Amino acid sequence: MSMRKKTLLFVVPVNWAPLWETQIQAADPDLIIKVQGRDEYTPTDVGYALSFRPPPGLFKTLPNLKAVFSLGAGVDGFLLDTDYPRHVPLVRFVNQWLTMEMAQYTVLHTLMHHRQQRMFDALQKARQWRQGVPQRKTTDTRVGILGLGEIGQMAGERLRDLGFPVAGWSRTKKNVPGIESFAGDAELKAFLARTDILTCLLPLTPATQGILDAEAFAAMPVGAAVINAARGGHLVERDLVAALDSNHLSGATLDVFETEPLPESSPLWTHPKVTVTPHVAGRTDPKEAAQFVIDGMEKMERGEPLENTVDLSRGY
Ligand code: NDP
Ligand code: OXD
Repeated sequence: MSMRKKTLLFVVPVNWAPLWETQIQAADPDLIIKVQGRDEYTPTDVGYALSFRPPPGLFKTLPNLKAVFSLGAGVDGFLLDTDYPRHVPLVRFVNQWLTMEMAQYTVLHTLMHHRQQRMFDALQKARQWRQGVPQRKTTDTRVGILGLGEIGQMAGERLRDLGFPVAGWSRTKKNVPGIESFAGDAELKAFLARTDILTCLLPLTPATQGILDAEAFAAMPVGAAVINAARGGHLVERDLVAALDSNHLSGATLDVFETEPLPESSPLWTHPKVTVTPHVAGRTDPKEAAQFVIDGMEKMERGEPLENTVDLSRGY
């Protein structure tokens, strides 16, 4: 009996393709892989697609599409496609190593703010040996996580285990041991008011766009610090700069930006209270991603339910 081969369309910048292609082809030598923009393909042949920020309108041209896989945990890039065929499941990349790296990033930069590391870096440059700098106690440094999902929960648990009082904000109430739960718009201000070091780990949706704005910063205690490892669209950059310059906020760490790569002209590059990293908080490992796609396609072919499908109406 002849089995029809599956065709997977890669919708990524052409120069990214070989990295993923090699791993996926190795995991399934029979799979036909086509790279959009590089290879010719017949739209009716395409059963599956893999992407991160697809060009709007592309998926509706693929009439036999069975599932779309996101190379990232965040799927905001797909939601920009108002023509996305809503009957086709969109599966996001949920992976223990990616989650772990995101938790590491959150812990690293929370500690950088808590232990005032940037100040010690400056003292080192000036060859100054200064002891006796006031240091707030860990148990008095209230950490807050916006978004208590896969990543937010692990980050919160790790910080809790280091002795910080941790709270999380989500849409629905959570019951995570040792983490105070705030939920919904009505509890956002109270959550911000008790947060000295905040990390944003929310998905970017219409409800969370611009959530890190002047109003949010004003609700936080004087001297608070902000870490954004989610998406640039959560942050109103000029409001952040104003809150830092007025000394209401003491510092910020940003991994994601409204425009990426961050333009050379951005004041964030040189702001003395800002740490910039180039969207590297958590990386999608090609081997893990290959297995994720192969497993998803096999499940689909067997008629089994897919895990981590996105609720398109909710946006995450
Ligand atoms: P999840 O979907 O697992 O978690 C999302 C959390 O946000 C949930 O707790 C959810 O609440 C909460 N939430 C969503 N909308 C709202 C809202 N309107 N109000 C309050 N809470 C809300 O996502 P992940 O943890 O897997 O990923 C989070 C984000 O991290 C991704 O969307 C991505 O943008 C970003 N990311 C960034 C990376 C980087 O390298 N910088 C790498 C990986 C991810 P509830 O549980 O109640 O539904
Ligand atoms: C992701 C990302 O969403 O890399 O996984 O930003």
